[in-house]
Amino acid sequence: MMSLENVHDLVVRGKAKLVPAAVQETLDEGVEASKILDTMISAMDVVGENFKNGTIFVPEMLIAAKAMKKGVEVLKPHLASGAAGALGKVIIGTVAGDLHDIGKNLVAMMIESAGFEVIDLGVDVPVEKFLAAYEENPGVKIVACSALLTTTMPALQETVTALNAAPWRKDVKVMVGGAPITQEFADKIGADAYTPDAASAAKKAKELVAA
Ligand code: B1M
Repeated sequence: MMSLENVHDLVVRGKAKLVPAAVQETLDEGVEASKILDTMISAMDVVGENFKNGTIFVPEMLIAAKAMKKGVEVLKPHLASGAAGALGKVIIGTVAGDLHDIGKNLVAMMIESAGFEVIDLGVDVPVEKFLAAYEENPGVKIVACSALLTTTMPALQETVTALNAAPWRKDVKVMVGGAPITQEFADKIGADAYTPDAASAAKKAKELVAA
């Protein structure tokens, strides 16, 4: 089996112990890190489809997520340029009620490698925690919020509404993203920017602070 296909297969089957070596082998063959990442993301799509079709359940989804995380650890030094946090601070988190973190972690990693210092609040982040994190950390330029479920889109809306009401709103940019989010939804809730993936999020973050 080609090593890229092997990575795909191992992530789908949640083989966390085998994924790192398979990713390393693929890198050693000269395959671009970004291509390996795309392969793992498409493996998660298969996992999602299998879940939707009822052939796997939540525990298998969780195991596949762990396998992907192990693979991302190997890729990280190849994806991130490692520039210091010269562009300022970015707060990032997945909104209240939502436990998905792979996409958010990728966005955090790419934003960090674009030259920001990232303050990662984790998953299931209540509105108050986003607000407090801004107030506790001087020099925050961007607040970035992920929502990965259609059922947590209202929590994203509540978070952005609260940020928009903060007295310091003009000093910060608000970015949103996640699989169910669209530009239209981002506009409707009053976010400054929407991007569909981690690489474009990092590019947009740089544009927002340069503007
Ligand atoms: Co869940 N889950 N899950 N899940 N899960 C999805 C999202 C789902 C699409 C699967 C499906 O049914 N096909 C579905 C959502 C359907 C919907 O929204 N209507 C779903 C469901 C239903 C659920 C539960 C409700 C299942 C249940 O309990 N019955 C439950 C909810 C728990 C909760 O959050 N409260 C649940 C639980 C879980 C696990 C915990 C088991 C696990 C997550 C583990 C973890 O993250 N540590 C899990 C997983 C693994 C998935 C799938 C299979 C993979 C998610 C993932 O990591 N994708 C997922 C199916 C899928 O995505 N295809 C699914 C890879 C990741 C790189 O993509 O997160 O989209 P993504 O991030 C992208 C972009 O969205 C973007 O950049 C990233 C890529 O570059 N992006 C941003 C993300 N944030 C951004 C922010 C930005 C900009 C871009 O700016 C700020």
